[in-house]
Amino acid sequence: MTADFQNWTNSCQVRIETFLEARLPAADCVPERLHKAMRYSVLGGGKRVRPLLSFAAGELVLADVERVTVAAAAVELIHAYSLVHDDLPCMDDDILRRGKPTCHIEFDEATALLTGDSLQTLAFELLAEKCLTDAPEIQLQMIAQLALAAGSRGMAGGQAFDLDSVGKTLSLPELEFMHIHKTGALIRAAVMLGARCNSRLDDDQLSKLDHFAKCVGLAFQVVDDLLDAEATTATLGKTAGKDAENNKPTYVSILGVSQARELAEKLQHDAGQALDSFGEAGLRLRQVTDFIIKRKF
Ligand code: GRG
Repeated sequence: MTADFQNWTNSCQVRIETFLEARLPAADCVPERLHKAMRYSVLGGGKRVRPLLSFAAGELVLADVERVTVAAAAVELIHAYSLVHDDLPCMDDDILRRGKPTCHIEFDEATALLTGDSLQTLAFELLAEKCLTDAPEIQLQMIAQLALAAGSRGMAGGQAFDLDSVGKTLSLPELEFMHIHKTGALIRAAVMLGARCNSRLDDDQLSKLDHFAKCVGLAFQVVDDLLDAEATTATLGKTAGKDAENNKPTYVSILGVSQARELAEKLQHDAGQALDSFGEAGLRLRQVTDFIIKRKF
């Protein structure tokens, strides 16, 4: 990672943390337990990969950074909600997330359920409350795009498919279908919402960015499967080896480690190609992609 990219990453992470810290209800605001749990689940942890993608896409199209911050925060809130619910006993049943006890362990199951619900609605409150583009109809499309990405035809649908796949043998296309929805849809929304803060993009530019985002979304998941198989719980800050333990089909279980690594690199290459026509302006998105592929946690 170059010093310039490290500085940029740090400044984006500070920007998103400061914004979320200010916009999450205060811990002493009633109902205190719920607000504490919301802040616990969002602040002070996570790589903030989705906001980094929103900021990089925003930079590519010279969008206003204040507007991109709101879009990035909305996507991160949906992500945080999904982690809280995913960790519940009725889903992945995990006790460790971002190096600390999961929300339902630190608080309780009912609070964790309400925390996820409230983070999700806060995301849409943010997206709807201020002007994020110069064209109101595009802002409506952004709100619809995030709803679609998070719902039954996106992340929640992918999660349902995932729960149903435990103990089954999936083909590669079926695994891809699951991850395009479960993980890819929100990553795609992160890129597209950042870019759409500039309302003057044409259809060709939007479709190239969308193709970039689809490749990165899948690459993210392939690397996630590799890390689950190869890294330790201490490095990941979440329980390692859960996929094999739960008999879950993954890129590693279907392809093996070295072919899964090759697939991640191919997807990185395809993602980069989709940015070719943007020239130098695509540098940040390429750097964030590289960060996603080479990450160790
Ligand atoms: C509960 C509706 C619902 C959906 C859950 C995304 C998801 C669906 C579950 C998360 C479980 C999981 C480990 C998925 C694999 C990919 C993924 C989203 C990993 C976590 O994302 P990171 O690495 O996490 O960006 P940090 O903590 O860095 O933000």
